Amino acid sequence: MTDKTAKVGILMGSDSDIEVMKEAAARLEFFDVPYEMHISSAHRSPSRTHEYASNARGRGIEVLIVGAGAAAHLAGVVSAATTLPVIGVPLSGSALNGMDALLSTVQMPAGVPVASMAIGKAGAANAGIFAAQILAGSDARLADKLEAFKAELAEGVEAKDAKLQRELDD
Ligand code: RP5
Repeated sequence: MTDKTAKVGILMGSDSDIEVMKEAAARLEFFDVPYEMHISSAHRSPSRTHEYASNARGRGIEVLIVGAGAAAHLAGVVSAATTLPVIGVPLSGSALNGMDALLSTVQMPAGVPVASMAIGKAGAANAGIFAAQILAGSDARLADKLEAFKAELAEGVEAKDAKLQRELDD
């Protein structure tokens, strides 16, 4: 899926990553941030991955979200080929349950940054929110939506506590 107005590019190493990476897309949709989603691998399709990363800024993309599992080199390879901010999402999929991807994603050498999120769905969701936060630096309407989202988070916890107190009083 390529959206000509996309500001965020979501990239993942395999179709087996789609279900988790949809969490990032859902958050971008919630904040009305246009995005595109592609599969490209650091190891299986290195030329296409390099081409995508090196052309992204020129096409109007402002932030890249990159998910991969196992020997997750995708976010690092993408960061090596672009000056855009890259948010890495380590995915669970091998016998090591994502710890391999977490270390591969987070342990970047100085000079080639990847902002690493948590393993799996929470990480993918936070990647979408974090991308929106980066874009909100120059978008006051988006910043307002993020404020409202924070207020909703707090209201959700307060509602849960009120329910707990009612149950304890019974
Ligand atoms: C990584 O290896 C992918 O990002 C995926 O998470 C994992 C397994 O890929 P498949 O063998 O399912 O294609 O490169």
